[in-house]
Amino acid sequence: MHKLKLDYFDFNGGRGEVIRLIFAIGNIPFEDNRIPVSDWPSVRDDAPLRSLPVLHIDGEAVTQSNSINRFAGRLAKLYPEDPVQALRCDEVMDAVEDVLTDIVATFGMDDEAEKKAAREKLADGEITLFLTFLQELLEQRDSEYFVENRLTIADLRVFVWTRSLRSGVLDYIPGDIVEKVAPEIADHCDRVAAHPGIVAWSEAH
Ligand SMILES: N[C@@H](CCC(=O)N[C@@H](CS)C(=O)NCC(=O)O)C(=O)O
Repeated sequence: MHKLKLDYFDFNGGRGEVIRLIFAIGNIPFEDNRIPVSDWPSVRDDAPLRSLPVLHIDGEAVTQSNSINRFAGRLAKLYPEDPVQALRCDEVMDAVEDVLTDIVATFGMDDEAEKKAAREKLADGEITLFLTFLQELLEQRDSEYFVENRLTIADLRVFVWTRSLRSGVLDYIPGDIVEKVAPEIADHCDRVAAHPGIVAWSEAH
């Protein structure tokens, strides 16, 4: 068994949280190295690409959350072996990465009016488009999960994003946008949240 250490910010969300959940559900031991956001400027230069998450495998650093998700998913048996199903899984994860990147771009906006306009545009545009797309995938597959009719890393990636949207933590993005735009994705979020591995992890953190 490899020695695994995950560096990510000290909050229960974002790109690194998906990796934590995959390891937790798969009972894969790892060191959960949580970096306080206030410490980030002083340790940023230690990260190979000046960003997190970083997974250390036997001391060697690896970047890129979706690549790490796939690695963790293979260990945890939460990633399909069939190439087509794996592609479907990747499609969902990369879609979330796209929309998340655009949301995160608004975090650094100091001008409140600019941030409001950018987020309202995202809510009406890209976020609505992506939520609708994800809901259509579930409908087309007549399934409660995105791939192979079972929980995979694609579900965990969507879950962490939609849980964050529904928390209402983002100003100018309505906290009920998921329910309004894609009620089946809201149901999916509740379903994944009820998974025993996630319940146990959430209670512990
Ligand atoms: N493509 C990278 C993006 C990594 C990324 O942008 N991480 C954010 C946090 S989720 C970060 O480290 N932000 C701090 C910074 O850029 O200084 C991945 O998927 O891992």
